[in-house]
Amino acid sequence: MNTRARGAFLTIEGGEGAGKGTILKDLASRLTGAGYRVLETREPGGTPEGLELRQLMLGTKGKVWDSWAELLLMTAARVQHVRRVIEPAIARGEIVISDRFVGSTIAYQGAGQGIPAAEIEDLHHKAVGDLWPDLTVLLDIDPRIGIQRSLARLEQENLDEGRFEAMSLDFHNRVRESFLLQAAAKPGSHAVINAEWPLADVASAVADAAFAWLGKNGKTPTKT
Ligand code: T5A
Repeated sequence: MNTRARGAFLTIEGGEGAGKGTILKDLASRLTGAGYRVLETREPGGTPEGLELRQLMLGTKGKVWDSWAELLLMTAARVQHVRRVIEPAIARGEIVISDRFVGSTIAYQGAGQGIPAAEIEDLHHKAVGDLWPDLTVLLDIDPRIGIQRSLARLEQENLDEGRFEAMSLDFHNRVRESFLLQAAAKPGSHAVINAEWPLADVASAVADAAFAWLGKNGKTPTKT
């Protein structure tokens, strides 16, 4: 009876270099260790088509996207991701953890690029229906610190994905403010964690928030 119970959809959001990728892996490993079936994913990406769009959107060479073009490409990648990866996994009872989701679109294409949040929410609804994260962990960080971390990682891994890092500090401050406003508007589905803490402290605060939400919502481990 319980085998097909709905899983859950967790997202990790935040500005550049907040530690989302690192924390996602840590949280996935803790949840798996506790007996949950976990699917790790990210945006843009998460599907082969999404990965191609990621390269189009994040590369720095000769890319000047109009804000609406950027919004539609992010949304196209999301439709693939939701239909082919996220919804099927939730239906199988898994805990899906995504590094970024529509909260990033509201922050970057909305507050950052100037598209009204209501239009983004309307497009989200039309594109993927009423799928919103059950819990969003917001890793909050001063953009000046996060961008340094992110650029160091991109250089270390020799990745040409720094188009957003190159935006102005004002842009990144608007993005940060939007994430905080989204969390304040829906406190029951958000946990805000200070991403400037040492990594071990951030990781345990995130795990505490996730386990607390799962426990409160009756999401018990499904592995046998
Ligand atoms: N975007 C995305 C939109 O504009 N709209 C959208 O709808 C979506 C979905 C995606 C870009 O696309 C934009 C936003 C982004 O610009 P991305 O790679 O997902 O790109 O995003 P980034 O934030 O650029 O990814 P980063 O990999 O740089 O950041 P993370 O994942 O937040 O950080 P992580 O884990 O890679 O850590 C970065 C470095 O910091 C260290 C890590 O070891 C690593 O070296 N670190 C810490 N160091 C000290 N203390 C801590 N607490 C630390 N946590 C991590």
